[in-house]
Amino acid sequence: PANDIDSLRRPLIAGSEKVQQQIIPQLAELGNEGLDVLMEFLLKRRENPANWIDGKAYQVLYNSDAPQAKEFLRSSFPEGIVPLKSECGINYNSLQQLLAVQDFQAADRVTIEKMCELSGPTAVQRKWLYFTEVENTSAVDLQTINNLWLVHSEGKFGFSVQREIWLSLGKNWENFWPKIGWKAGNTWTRYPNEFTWDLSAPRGHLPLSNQLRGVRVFASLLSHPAWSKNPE
Ligand code: UYC
Repeated sequence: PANDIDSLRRPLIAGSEKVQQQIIPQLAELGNEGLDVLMEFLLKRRENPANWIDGKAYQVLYNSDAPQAKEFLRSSFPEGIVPLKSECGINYNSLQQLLAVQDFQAADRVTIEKMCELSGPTAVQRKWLYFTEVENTSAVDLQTINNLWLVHSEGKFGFSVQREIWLSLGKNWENFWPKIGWKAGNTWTRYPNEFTWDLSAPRGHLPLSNQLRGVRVFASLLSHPAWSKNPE
């Protein structure tokens, strides 16, 4: 195993994302020594913003029973690898934890709840948003939610991914829905069972945004200045 470890450590640190993606599960198979390499990797990269490769490494440690992994995360990354910044005093820990275990369906629900919390008590009670509320939502908080989704989905899910696809289609909703798996022909995908709650989903499939009351709220979200400003 020492040999295996050495032959994996170098490409983990210096390899392309594709190589890194393949190596992380191999290290996970190698027991404590593999976990040590993943811990070293996360520490080395921690001054840079986390990307989905960090997310993969973190998830292996988070889902491991090994005491050393638990202790490492408790002391070095108690709130995960995405800074849980909020301008509104909102706690994103539950969202972080659900995404770390890849429970995308529960994470989607929490995302809807947090978006309502961001708009205040009347939106929480109503359980859905007005587009005017979305326009006034904190960019910092939206970026936190989005970064959590990106980092824990191999960069597949998140509002910024949906925005990029939407813009690439000239904001054409009828082309956008099938592209992200929300509609097939004339049929809306039905909530919740027809949606795909894992990484086999199309890019941009999650998080969901109910279209029952029209596209205006989602259009506001995808047009929010949070996505064109640099992260603070
Ligand atoms: N639902 O169909 N959706 C709900 C989606 C539509 C409907 C929730 C997404 C079309 C009803 C979420 C799509 C439609 C409820 C989503 C989708 C429809 C409901 C839970 C594809 C009928 C019960 C959160 C665009 C043709 C709630 C919430 C209610 C719930 C998401 C029906 C996340 C992405 C037009 C009847 N749907 N939704 O918002 O308000 O309740 O009655 O988009």
